[in-house]
Amino acid sequence: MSQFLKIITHLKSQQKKALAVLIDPDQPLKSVVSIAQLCQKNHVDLIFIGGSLVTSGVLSDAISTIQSNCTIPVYIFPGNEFMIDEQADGILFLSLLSGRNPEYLIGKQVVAAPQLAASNLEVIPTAYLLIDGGRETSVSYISNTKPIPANKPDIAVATALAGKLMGMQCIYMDAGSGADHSISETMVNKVQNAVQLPLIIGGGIRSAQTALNLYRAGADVLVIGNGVEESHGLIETISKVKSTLVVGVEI
Ligand code: 1GP
Repeated sequence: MSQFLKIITHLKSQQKKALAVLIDPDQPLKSVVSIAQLCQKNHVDLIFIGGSLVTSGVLSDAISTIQSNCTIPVYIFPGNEFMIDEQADGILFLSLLSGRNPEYLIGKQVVAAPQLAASNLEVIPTAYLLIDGGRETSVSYISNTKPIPANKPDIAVATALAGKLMGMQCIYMDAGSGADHSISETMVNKVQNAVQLPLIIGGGIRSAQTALNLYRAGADVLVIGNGVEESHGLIETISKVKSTLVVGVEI
């Protein structure tokens, strides 16, 4: 089992949850340093690096900067086949199962596969589902795919189940960076109950209450990105929610 899945399943066995911070490598390194240090201070479990549009070619510098400032494992969240860097601990091998664009279902994966197979990176087969978060997101625009409607949890369940049957090892449901609203608790709950794979939820999470609701609904990992860039304090806020939350116990 990959280290990534070990971290999540270990926390799960203790009825604990995980927090991942998504770092955009395009931002100034000074900002990457302060986010990495805050992640370390607040016991963040995972760092994701990447996004659908990374323009400046600084992935490598950003990863080494993160690793010089914290000991948290770093996983690439790739937007395309060029975002591979062996310094990372691993990479989410995403297939955009909510979309119907073959390039993002299998095309880019084929191009990346030989390099990944020859690398030491942990490769985590991940069913990636884009869910409508109230506005068009970069993922939707760049991938030229439509998100699953927010009020159609049954479509999300069927899509996640298809991913499980194909052998995917975790599900990432994303409302997209900067979404107006996060994925609904109903959808998270239905997918968790039906699929029972590690469930990563991201997009539009900006408050303790939203985080608490999503963890309680069944999210195993929450991802925060934009909200951290707006206010670095969000890392501490959601870390506190995570550390005080024990499944089934009211706080
Ligand atoms: C986006 O899930 C991540 O792919 C994080 O979303 O930037 O809205 O927090 P935000």
